[in-house]
Amino acid sequence: MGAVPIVECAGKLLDLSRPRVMGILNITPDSFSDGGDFLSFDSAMEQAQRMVEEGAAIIDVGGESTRPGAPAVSETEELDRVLPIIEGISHNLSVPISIDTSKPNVMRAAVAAGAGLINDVLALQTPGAVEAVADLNVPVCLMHMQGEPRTMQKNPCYGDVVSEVKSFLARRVDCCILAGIPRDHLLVDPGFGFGKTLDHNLALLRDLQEITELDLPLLVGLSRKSMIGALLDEPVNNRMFGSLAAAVLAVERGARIIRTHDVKPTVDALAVSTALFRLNNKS
Ligand code: 9MG
Repeated sequence: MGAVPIVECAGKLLDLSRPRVMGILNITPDSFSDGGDFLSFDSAMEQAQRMVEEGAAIIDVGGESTRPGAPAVSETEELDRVLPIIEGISHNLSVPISIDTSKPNVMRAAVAAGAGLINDVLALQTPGAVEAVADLNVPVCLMHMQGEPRTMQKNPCYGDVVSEVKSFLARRVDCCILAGIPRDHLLVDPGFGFGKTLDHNLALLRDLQEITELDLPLLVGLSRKSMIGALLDEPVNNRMFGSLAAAVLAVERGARIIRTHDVKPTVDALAVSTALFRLNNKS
């Protein structure tokens, strides 16, 4: 990446001069790892505060599960889940808040409530989403997915997964810029586990540096995902160490934000790998 990016999230700064951790806060009954854990306002706020104390630079609030097969959630239900928490975090904690949604009206309401970044697993392909983000004047993370959450793991198919993901992201970047979203409001994400087999995910992790050629901050989510489970043969709650190894490998290959459930362990792992990276780049 050229200049050291500082991403402005509705007045709050996200300094990406070193790799940062995005803490996951799912206000859902059915997310694959923390589903049901933070449905009450108090438990969600406690978790947000804990993640900030542990070093999260940004909190990603989601009200609809994107795990394979998850049922769709209505706009009203999604808003009821996320808005009180976004308001609570925005009034009580100083970190930027990201809203994990693909619905333009949820994007608008979330930003009005205090969110400063849009995290869209559909890369703003929902009708009205590009226009919403252009109006809102906040940054957005564009993620790659093949298919849609309900069926995406049925038979993912690519010729060359890395170049196809890269060119999809490049097309979405062009579309955003054409709609008036400034380039310095864009982040990209290859979407580990979204319409990808284990081999596809491994190829993407190995060659992640190719995605950095888009010259935009790179966000990745690997935390407790099925690719880690498949490599370790471990259930969701036993995948933290594998997720940390993957996070370090991703940062070495240019990732700037790691989206994770396990904030403190990830912050520590990145501190060690970043120190070595700095030393290697001194001489
Ligand atoms: C919402 N969500 C679930 N997994 C994700 C990932 O890998 N990246 C991003 N940006 N969002 C995700």
